[in-house]
Amino acid sequence: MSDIRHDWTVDEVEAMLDRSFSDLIFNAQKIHRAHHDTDTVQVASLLSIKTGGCPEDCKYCPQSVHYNAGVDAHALMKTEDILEAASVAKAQGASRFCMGAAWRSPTSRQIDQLAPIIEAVNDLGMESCVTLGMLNESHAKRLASAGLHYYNHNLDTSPEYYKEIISTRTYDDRLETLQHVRDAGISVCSGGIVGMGEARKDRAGMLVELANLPKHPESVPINMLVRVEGTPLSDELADEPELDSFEFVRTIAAARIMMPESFVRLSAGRRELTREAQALCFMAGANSIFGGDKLLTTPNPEQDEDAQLFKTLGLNATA
Ligand code: SAM
Ligand code: DTB
Ligand code: SF4
Repeated sequence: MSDIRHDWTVDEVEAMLDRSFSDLIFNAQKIHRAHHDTDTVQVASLLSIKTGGCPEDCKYCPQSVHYNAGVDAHALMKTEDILEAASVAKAQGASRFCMGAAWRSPTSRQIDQLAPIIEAVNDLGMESCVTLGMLNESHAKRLASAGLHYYNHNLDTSPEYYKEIISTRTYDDRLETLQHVRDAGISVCSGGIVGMGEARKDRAGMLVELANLPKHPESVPINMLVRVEGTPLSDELADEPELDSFEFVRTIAAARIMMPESFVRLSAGRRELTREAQALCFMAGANSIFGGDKLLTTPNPEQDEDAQLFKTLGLNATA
């Protein structure tokens, strides 16, 4: 029987997450080894090309205009500055350059501004990725014709828990954009955040939504919530402990088992994880990370720390 499935149930995935840790990791490793070179980890680089002032109210996000998280807001960066950052990322070993904009959805003019930037990133010999909020059909097609490789658009959590986190758009809005991206022939990068006070059932529910898409996302970022002061979740969770890192590893393992061919990306939150916990994530099937000392607005581990970790674990970064 093929291990590529699109008929997962939440009960089944919850039961998978309930298994003993070593049993779950063993199963994830079997799948990982059958589909990937386990010594290789893809390193993607991230740049916030338009920061802050976003009209959406995602309770985790420091870039929402509704909260006061003290981010250094700026309008769309100049093309030459974006391309300079892309060249630096390439020189530092990144094989994919992801550009993030704090928009609810881009305008046609903004899409036109981005098209030549995407072409120029591709010309540098890197894969291009953007995350710009919701897309309509024609914007997705325009990005595809500029040669965009990946579009990042996260489902973030389960359909049930979504309403607790965001009120300015629906889960179906999110799914619709993913459909436009897929139909335009752009590869899909979609995952979510754990540690937002959700239950294990919600983590299972999110993974079921991702894995039951007609085609698995090529990339699945799993973010650990970065609690940024000034965001509602940082206040609401102030008296709650961080999500246990073993639970984070379990989520990665389940993502690996459910989406065998995808790149599972250990994304935000690595600074809060020990080296040992990160090693467990790689053992559980994570095979992609963000490199560089900053994510969009929050810090990421230093380049040297990552180089040392890769050396210690015998991992190679893909060029
Ligand atoms: N505005 C676009 C959107 O929401 O799709 C693109 C940028 S948005 C910042 C990209 C992703 O970053 C979100 O979908 C969310 O998963 C992640 N993110 C934002 N704030 C985060 C935080 N504090 N901790 C972890 N992940 C976060
Ligand atoms: C994703 O899933 N994680 C990245 C990327 N896609 C765009 C963003 C993480 C952002 C973490 C909070 C910040 O730095 O603002
Ligand atoms: Fe805006 Fe994206 Fe942040 Fe939500 S996650 S507030 S859509 S930038």
